[in-house]
Amino acid sequence: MKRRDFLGAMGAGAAALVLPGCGTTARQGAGQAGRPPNVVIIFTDDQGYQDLGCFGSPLIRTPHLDRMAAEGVRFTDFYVAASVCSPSRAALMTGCYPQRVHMNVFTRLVKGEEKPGGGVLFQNSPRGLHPDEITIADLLKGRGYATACVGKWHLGHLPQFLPMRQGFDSYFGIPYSNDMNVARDGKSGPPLMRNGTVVEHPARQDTLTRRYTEEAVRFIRAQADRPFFLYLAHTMPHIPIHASSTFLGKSPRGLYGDVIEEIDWGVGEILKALDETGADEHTLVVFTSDNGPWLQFGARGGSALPLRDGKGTVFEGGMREPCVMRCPGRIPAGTICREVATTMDLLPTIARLAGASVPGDRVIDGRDIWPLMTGRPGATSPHEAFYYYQPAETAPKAVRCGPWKLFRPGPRYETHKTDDGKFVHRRFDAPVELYHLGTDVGETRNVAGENPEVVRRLTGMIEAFDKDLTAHSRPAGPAGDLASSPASA
Ligand SMILES: [Ca+2]
Repeated sequence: MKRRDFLGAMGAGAAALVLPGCGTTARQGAGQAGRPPNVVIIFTDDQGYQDLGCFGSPLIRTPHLDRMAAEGVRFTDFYVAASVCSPSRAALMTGCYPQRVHMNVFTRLVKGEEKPGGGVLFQNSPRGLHPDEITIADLLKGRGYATACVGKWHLGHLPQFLPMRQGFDSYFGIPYSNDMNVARDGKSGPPLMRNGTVVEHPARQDTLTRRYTEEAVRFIRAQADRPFFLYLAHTMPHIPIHASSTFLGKSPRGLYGDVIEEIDWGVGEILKALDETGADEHTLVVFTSDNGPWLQFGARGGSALPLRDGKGTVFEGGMREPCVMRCPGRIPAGTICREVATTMDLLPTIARLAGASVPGDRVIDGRDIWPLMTGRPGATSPHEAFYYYQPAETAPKAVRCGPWKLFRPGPRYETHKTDDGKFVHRRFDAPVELYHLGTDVGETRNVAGENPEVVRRLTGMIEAFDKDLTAHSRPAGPAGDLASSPASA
């Protein structure tokens, strides 16, 4: 079924669907009862597992996120589907492993020729997420939601790949990473776009967190009559990190701490806007990060402790993220979920809340985790296994099944500290490794030799999943003309 037919069918069936609200209390905003809940996803860039007060940061102060956790649920075993930006975002938006939608290996145009281009999109990449993919925004727009994308997109910067072609009514942000240089008129850095137009180049990065927050708050306040979906994908704390003058020099954790504390301020502004508009108890707010910390940058990067390693690797620190969800009245306050859940699960879960159907004409890897979010007694992870993929590779490198995590033998990446104290990303040859994450969350003790049966079983799972995914994958968007975008190099 094509996207248009699918969305049309959803609209036709809408009247018959039950529309569960998020909150049900008397404080519910006027006119919000009986309509599906609003959804806010706040997605940061390269923030580490430890970089929130409620996840154990010793120095970074995040009172608003801590309040969200105190009033909602904190997930301890929440995963992204890639340890770098573009594929992780593709998974969030589509509910699929990036390999399923061919958003794992990219190309770049060099002198008119398409060449291998690594694990993320660049300003000279001619492709993006296929416009026929059905995103969370498509599903919600089909249910009458107002939809806004604010922040970093990174799923293709050509006009046919921008957020407004993926279900968003509006877009304000940078189209790819803030370290990607677009040399033009002697300037460098990413452009800031509103919808399809460049409005500032280069983007003034020290003001981005503040301006994204203001844009998000304006959008929330403008939605008196309709349910809304806000996807706020902060540019920070991806290198180069910047904070506004209000926050600069304030955190005991240095500039990186300033950056996170400004993001936390933004969370507070959003919660305040939800409260003041009466939407608070009718809104699901999700906070997480797109991948682990960029450890190569030392103090300018984050921390994933007690997890091993960070961005660009398939260790826990690369792919397990801090995650907090809040929906007063439905998500019990101050709870912790230790089951495996992923960003891919947000699409089917949000579809359920909005009374939309999960696309049935294609494989969706995510599963409905509402029972986990709401603490239903006895609820367990809907995933028998979770698969880890190394950036720019096509076959799974590792699998988690229950407490066990198995790595296939072969080349792998890690962040290595050199003798002179520098951190480098290096490739090394590793044997088969098995870790018990329940007793060894830091992946320090290889117990493969003592558990041959587990090794055999999990190896079989990787092979079977690889075969299934390869047989049921979909293409990335076709290559376009770089000259069609004002954001191209
Ligand atoms: Ca990232």
